[in-house]
Amino acid sequence: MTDVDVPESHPRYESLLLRHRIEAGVEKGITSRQGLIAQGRGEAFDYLLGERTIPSADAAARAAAAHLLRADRAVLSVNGNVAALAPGETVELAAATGADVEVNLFNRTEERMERIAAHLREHGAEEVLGLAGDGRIPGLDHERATVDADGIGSADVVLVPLEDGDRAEALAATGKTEIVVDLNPLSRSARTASVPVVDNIVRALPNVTDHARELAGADEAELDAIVEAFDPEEALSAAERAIRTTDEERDR
Ligand code: PTJ
Repeated sequence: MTDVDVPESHPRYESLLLRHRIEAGVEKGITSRQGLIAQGRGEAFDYLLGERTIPSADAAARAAAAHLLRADRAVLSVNGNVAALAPGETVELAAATGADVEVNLFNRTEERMERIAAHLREHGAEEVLGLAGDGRIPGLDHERATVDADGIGSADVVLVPLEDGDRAEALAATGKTEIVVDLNPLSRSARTASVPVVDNIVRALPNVTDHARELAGADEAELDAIVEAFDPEEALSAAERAIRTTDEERDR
């Protein structure tokens, strides 16, 4: 048994563990209560995908790594769910790519902003952006538009996991390269992204980090080729096919 009382032998151990992390996030004042609902939606899609990184998501993770490495200024956006599920993984990806970390909330409160920043620091983050809130994403109403001017505001590449569709669209409209991690290939966020990674955040972030470490010595031309070869439409179609394919068909 673990501290969350889930026996490791339970067939749904991983999934139950993630639920507990989200629950603990709510208790600590990091995750919003809507985050519980978002987790349930994600879980359903993950179940249909077979709770694995499908090949097209791996290709997207590699393209994401290439984008982050060749960016002038890359930022990893962190919300209440990401902070609860993968704080250490976020910090590691930032270190592997030279990206900054910014707390950026859909339901922004100063208290939750500060708690998440402190939580990320406990997991090794040196600098956490987001608290200044002196920039805006055009086209959104007040709190939902708030970002840091020297963070997401001036970034050319932004990774936004589990993002609300409206905000994802508004951010994409600014011309930034948007990398979205979302288990739902039909979501507006996934559909507006330059790179949709249809995978669970807890698998996607370490996978992007692995690709980034492997590509650390790559030259511009190699990174450009990876970025250009990636087709977001094809990745979304492949994810949808994977969801619609039964286990029997998979084994055939
Ligand atoms: O902390 P805040 O205030 O910024 O709020 C964060 C949430 C996630 C509550 C907010 O952005 C929200 O309401 O998001 P949505 O519109 O519910 O969208 C979340 C998307 O993430 C959905 O498409 C889910 O399928 C997907 N999702 C949920 N859990 C995971 C996930 N994708 C990847 N990994 C997950 N673990």
